[in-house]
Amino acid sequence: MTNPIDFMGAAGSPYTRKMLAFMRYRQIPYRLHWSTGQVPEGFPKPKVALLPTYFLPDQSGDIQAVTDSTPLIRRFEKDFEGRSVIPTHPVLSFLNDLIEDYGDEWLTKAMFHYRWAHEADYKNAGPLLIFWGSSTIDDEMATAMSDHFSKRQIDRLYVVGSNETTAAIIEAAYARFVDILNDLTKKKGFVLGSRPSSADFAIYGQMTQLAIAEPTSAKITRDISARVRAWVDRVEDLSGLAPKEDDWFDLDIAGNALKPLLSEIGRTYTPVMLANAKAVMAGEKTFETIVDGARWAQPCFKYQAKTLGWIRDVYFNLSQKNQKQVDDILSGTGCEALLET
Ligand SMILES: N[C@@H](CCC(=O)N[C@@H](CS)C(=O)NCC(=O)O)C(=O)O
Repeated sequence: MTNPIDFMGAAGSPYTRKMLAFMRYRQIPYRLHWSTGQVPEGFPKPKVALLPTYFLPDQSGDIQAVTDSTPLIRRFEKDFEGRSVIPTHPVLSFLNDLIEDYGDEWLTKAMFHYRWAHEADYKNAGPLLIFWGSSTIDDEMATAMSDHFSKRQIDRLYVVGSNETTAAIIEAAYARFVDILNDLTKKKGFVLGSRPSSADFAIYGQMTQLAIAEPTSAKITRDISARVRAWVDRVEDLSGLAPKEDDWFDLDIAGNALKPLLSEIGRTYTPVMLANAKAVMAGEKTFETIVDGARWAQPCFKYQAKTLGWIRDVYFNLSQKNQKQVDDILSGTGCEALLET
């Protein structure tokens, strides 16, 4: 590994914020390059332009552009000792994978929806996205770029499944989630106990936007829970936290504590992930399902079929005993369907 580690990201990118907070908590030395739309001089371009982009040595020591927060976190777990964000118990570790993916792949729908669906929010976000890239850009140019980018993003709302029918589902689900996170963090401070997991960082990344940047969802968050709103600021920098091995939930506590969150994941993320994966396997371009009694339709997203595959692989590689423990915890939440053969 290089020291410090170079990566490029943007303040308005939830996955950049996930990784920045992760690097701080893990006390991994880094250099963050704010993205201007191009890679910083001297660094390679990624195959797929995604933020954050890390610049990491390959086996022969050549620097490569690497993306995708979830596997990156697992790679750093191997390269840097201590302060792990992956629970030691395999069952808790499985639940962490699932909740992290819910944060990355479902909450991001709420994030994208609230950013671009309502006028007050897109008028706020458009200029921020330009100025997050550069403070010195001239006003006229900033307005033109903001208008252009906002139009492109508003036209892409359908890609994450946000439309007139689903808006109410996404918004009700977000409000329920804030309430659930309020009750959960009230117990021990984090999703899986009194130390943060990669699931906390995934949720945090989306919340840097939902709870702070977008006026409509920021107000909703604050109105439901000052605790959650404050949590987002705390998770930004957990470098001073001193985690202990027994700070993770015990398994018998985890089942009850996580029931409301897992039931929420069973209600929204689960039907969408399953219908998407099925349609991807069948070679379809779009899929439809029912979420909360309403029609959900969107283009297929191959990457989400892949993340569901990761979660299923983890489960099927657990011992019989651990699989049974997962089954007991997921029983009645709706998440069981994710693991059916
Ligand atoms: N699965 C990836 C997702 C990264 C991602 O989608 N990043 C967004 C910004 S938050 C992006 O770069 N989108 C492409 C674009 O804006 O052009 C991760 O976890 O890092």
